[in-house]
Amino acid sequence: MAGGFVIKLGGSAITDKSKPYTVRLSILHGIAAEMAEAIARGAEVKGVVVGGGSFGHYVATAYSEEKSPAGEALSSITASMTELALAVHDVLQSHGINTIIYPPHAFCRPRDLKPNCAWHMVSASIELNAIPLVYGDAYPCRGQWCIVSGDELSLEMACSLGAEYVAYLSDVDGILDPRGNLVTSIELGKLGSLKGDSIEGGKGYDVTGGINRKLRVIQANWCSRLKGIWIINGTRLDGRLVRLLVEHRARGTLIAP
Ligand code: IP8
Repeated sequence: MAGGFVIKLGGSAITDKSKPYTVRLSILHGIAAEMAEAIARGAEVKGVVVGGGSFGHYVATAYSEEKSPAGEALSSITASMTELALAVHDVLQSHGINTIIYPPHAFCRPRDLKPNCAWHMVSASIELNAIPLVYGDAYPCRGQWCIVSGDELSLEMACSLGAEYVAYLSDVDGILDPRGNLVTSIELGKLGSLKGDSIEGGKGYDVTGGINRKLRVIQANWCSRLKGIWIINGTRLDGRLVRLLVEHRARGTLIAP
């Protein structure tokens, strides 16, 4: 069935990037409460995606700076993200939202910016009202380890599971122009002109950061059934996530064809 949202919980919103392995629990509970209210009011959440933050990005950055065996890096990065995914799962479930965790390294074979996941394995859980949860992950590639970002997973998940919108929850209000003003909407075709603008407020280590990569991800994974990508602030929840999921409007940036 078409409709609904895939929600990406950005690592800069749900973790404290100044402290390794730290979940911002009060923010995560706030997001979960708004998601639960929106679902009770009829919103459809087709999937949840978790970004790396002070788990995956921290560990991946540490391993890219030192010469450790690839197997050790892969083992540690995937474990850190499993831990974060489980923390998110637990908070969501405490608000009555049942997610089921699908580890991307086990069912995706990324090629460049396309995650190439076996989404047909995921759809059966939706029929049971268990919402699939995936996360930015590491996987073996070319005799080394590589990263698949939650950015590309969100788009491919939405396209494959029939969601019309992707919502990126960041720690800023949306795309900000070079003077710091919010860009409320932007046409997909004009994304290339945004080079000086920024999406991520959270500075510091980030192995998949940068607006240029995000723009290439959107262009590589866009599909015709998508109506838009919203970027909103997941740390300032004042009902804006409920409004977005139920009424399809919010303070933030809408990227649409
Ligand atoms: O924060 C990155 O996911 P993202 C995941 O969605 C890792 O780009 C393991 C760094």
